[in-house]
Amino acid sequence: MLRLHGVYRSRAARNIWLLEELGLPYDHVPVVQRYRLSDEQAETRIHTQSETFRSMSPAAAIPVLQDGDLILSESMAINLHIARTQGKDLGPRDEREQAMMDQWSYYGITAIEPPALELLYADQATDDGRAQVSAAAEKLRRPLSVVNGALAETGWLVGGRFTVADINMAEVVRYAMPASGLIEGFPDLQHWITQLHARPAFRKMWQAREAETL
Ligand SMILES: N[C@@H](CCC(=O)N[C@@H](CS)C(=O)NCC(=O)O)C(=O)O
Repeated sequence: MLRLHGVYRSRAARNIWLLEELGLPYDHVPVVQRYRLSDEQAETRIHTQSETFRSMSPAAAIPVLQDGDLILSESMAINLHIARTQGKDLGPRDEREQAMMDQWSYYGITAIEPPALELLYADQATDDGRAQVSAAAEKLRRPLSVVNGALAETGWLVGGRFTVADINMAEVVRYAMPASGLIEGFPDLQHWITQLHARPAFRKMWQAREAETL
């Protein structure tokens, strides 16, 4: 059975969303980021610096997927692997679709995720934080307009249907949602993410994430 390591409040969320969409059985091991634990808590929890976890993840980062004897890190690579091997309609139907799913996943993780994370983590109560938010929002306008343009044709990124490419992109776009008015400037993108967040598998993942205590 697949085994996924990583708490909901991490990039493991994108893997859990896909696994839930596919209805695949999996073991979930809630490895938590070390920096979120006190020294006392770190004694009793498996975390990203635990010896056992580090033997699977040289980068000491969640998520990690075990699929038989394959141990895989990098959340996008994990989703692309699951989609390619067990993804049904959410996975690629041919080489061309595979290439397009790779393209959008890499675009999301390189052009969108870094400034979107700046938005998510900036302390908007300080002048520096507000300046950081407006610089990150500026950096995001171009890549968001690229994704908006791609969605305008069929409403989806690849193959005219909902696929792993939409999950991978939506999970990085989600980080930019706290910036007021930003997503609203891209109507196709906004419609797409609203639809995605209404999906039962996303909602199931989100409720578990909200209920997670650490
Ligand atoms: N590019 C990696 C990033 C992995 C990553 O940075 N994970 C964070 C949690 S979302 C982490 O484990 N941080 C560990 C730590 O800082 O202790 C991926 O997409 O999987």
